[in-house]
Amino acid sequence: MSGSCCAAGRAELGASAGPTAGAGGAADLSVSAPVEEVLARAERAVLIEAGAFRMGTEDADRHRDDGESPVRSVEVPAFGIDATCVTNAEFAAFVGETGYVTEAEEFGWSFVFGALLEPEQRRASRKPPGTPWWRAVDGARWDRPEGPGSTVTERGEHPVVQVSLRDAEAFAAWCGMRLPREAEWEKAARGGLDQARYAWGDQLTPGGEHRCNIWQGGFPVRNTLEDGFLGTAPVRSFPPNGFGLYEVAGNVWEWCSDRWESGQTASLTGDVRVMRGGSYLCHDSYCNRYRVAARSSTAAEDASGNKGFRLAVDA
Ligand SMILES: [Ca+2]
Ligand SMILES: [Ca+2]
Repeated sequence: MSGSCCAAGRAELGASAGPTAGAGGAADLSVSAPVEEVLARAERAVLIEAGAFRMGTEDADRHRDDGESPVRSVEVPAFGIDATCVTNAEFAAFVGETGYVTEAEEFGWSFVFGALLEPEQRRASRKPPGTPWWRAVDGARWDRPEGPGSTVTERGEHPVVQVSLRDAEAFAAWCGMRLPREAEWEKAARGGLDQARYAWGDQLTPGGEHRCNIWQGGFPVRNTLEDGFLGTAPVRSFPPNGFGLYEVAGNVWEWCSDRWESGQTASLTGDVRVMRGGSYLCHDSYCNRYRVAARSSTAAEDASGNKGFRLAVDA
């Protein structure tokens, strides 16, 4: 299958996919953050000092095809990185100011996790063959993340989703930032810990406390919601890591600028990029990619409801 558990691919659905009724229409800018504040985002970036760190893992349960190993020392020049992912409120400011149209809007549809849809909508939408928990939903886009009828009105502080690589890069260019390189992302996500399993240490729920938004229960049917969230959580819902970064693990996958070169890509075609951190769909038994060394890949045009981004800036 070309989609991993984490992401479905547009290519998998072939030419039958296309815009239909329900797509299009003016963007919902009601949640917009003040433009000047968003444009000054680079000034609030967390500075990560220059220096080497140990990247990757030899964990027994690493995903070998993902290229998590070997552990190697990587020298990273100083850089700044966002404490949180870009939110709907911030993306609304960008769209309001520039009139930017996302790639999902151009395609007329995007990927939504089936359990977030009304039963009727779920039945009416196509599923990618390899990843049947995803649905291709006409009209799903950043401000209607589950398609027509959905809204971000109550989700201004949630990470923006349904954004492709191009969309993330356009936002970055607008505010004078860039996507992080993968090594930068991992160094920042480790929060100063050397070879810990998670961004906060080695225990998934230290003292019984949930530290990230992933899936509890049996994937993909039953979510016991022990961490409080089925879909996305607002940014800053969980404690930050040692560098002050929030939700590097879980919540939404985060685009990196690097091209994916590991073994898993045989059936992915075109411009395939690295994404890091895992999402609200990651599950212990199925996709433990909320470990800090875990990686995944996605085609540049494949937006979905569990993919967002945080930005970096040269120091
Ligand atoms: Ca959850
Ligand atoms: Ca994340």
